[in-house]
Amino acid sequence: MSLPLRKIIHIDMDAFFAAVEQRDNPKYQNKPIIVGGLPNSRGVVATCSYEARKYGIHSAMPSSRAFQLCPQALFIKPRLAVYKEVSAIIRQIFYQYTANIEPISLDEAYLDVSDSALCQGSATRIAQTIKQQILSETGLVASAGVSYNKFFAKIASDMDKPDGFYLITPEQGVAFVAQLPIGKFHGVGKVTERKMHALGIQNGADLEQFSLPVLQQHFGKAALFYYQIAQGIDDRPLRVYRESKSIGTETTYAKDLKEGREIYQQLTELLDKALLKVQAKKLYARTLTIKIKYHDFQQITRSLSFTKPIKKQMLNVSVFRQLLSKEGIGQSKIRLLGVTLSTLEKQSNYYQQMDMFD
Ligand code: TTP
Ligand code: MG
Repeated sequence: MSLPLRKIIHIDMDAFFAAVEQRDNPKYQNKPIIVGGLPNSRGVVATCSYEARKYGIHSAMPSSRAFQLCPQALFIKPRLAVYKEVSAIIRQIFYQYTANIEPISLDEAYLDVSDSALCQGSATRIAQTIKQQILSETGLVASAGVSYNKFFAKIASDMDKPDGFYLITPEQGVAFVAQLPIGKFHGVGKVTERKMHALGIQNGADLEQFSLPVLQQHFGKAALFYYQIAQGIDDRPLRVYRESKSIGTETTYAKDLKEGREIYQQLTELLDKALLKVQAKKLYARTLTIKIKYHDFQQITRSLSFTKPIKKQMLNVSVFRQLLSKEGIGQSKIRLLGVTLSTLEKQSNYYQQMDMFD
């Protein structure tokens, strides 16, 4: 029995960080610009404008090399906070069309609109409407791919960049993958590509000649994916990300607390516990809220937001003083303390990479 066909959209912003910089700085428009490490540093290119790509510059290239290729290029330090704001706006746009969203990075997401009645249920029209809405709400251009599975939707969004739209229908799937060079298969890295070439596999058509057991000998667990994709089949569901609003922990003390040092120590322990929960969900938090319930059941909460992910070391004595300076700590007995972390976001590779620019 075959499953009903799905309608998957993949949206990916064009030259994302660079496009934001060009939007916000007229002097960068129509110029080769590079966002990332500066040329005299050991940093790398995060991304570059399409004008810079003509010189052969691309993501992850050492900035010093990019400078050699295009000395007149403008090098710009990333403004991650701004990119995240834009990312939140496009995310909210997606949610207006479906809750079935798998965000992949700040600028990229899959949407499953199989059950959507919007735009007469046409995934093509939903994708085009989303592109228009992104442009009008952010001033930025996105590319969209539409297909019946994730594999083809992702490839489709890349087919017609920038300002792209591309559709791969179920009827076209097998023929499409047949001519696709193996190195362009999403998920096939350099090592696998070499192994495939060694087996005489240049494209999907070559891949389709191989039986599953033979592929398993060479590629282990990944074989099933290759075997199926050569037939245009990719049943991977979206890993839908449901936003959890906050994560916290609190303790009621058997004996009321009064001393500042003791309260600080307890808050640090609560923060540790909350951070572990956040970490376990592969998230990070930027807002810290402290709750205090006094022995007379009066309760206060105090919040502080950070531009960077909250880490253990950040709740030092000075942050603690800043948060609770007016609360007369030490004068009134405390029966409960709580720590809540919010403004949660998914940890992503990009974020870790961006840390290198700091
Ligand atoms: P991509 O979507 O891969 O690239 P892009 O949006 O800049 O360009 P394209 O038009 O080809 O989609 O990545 C999105 C952003 O993520 C990118 O603007 C910068 C960041 N990024 C890095 O920081 N390091 C990297 O190695 C890559 C690939 C991206
Ligand atoms: Mg992109």
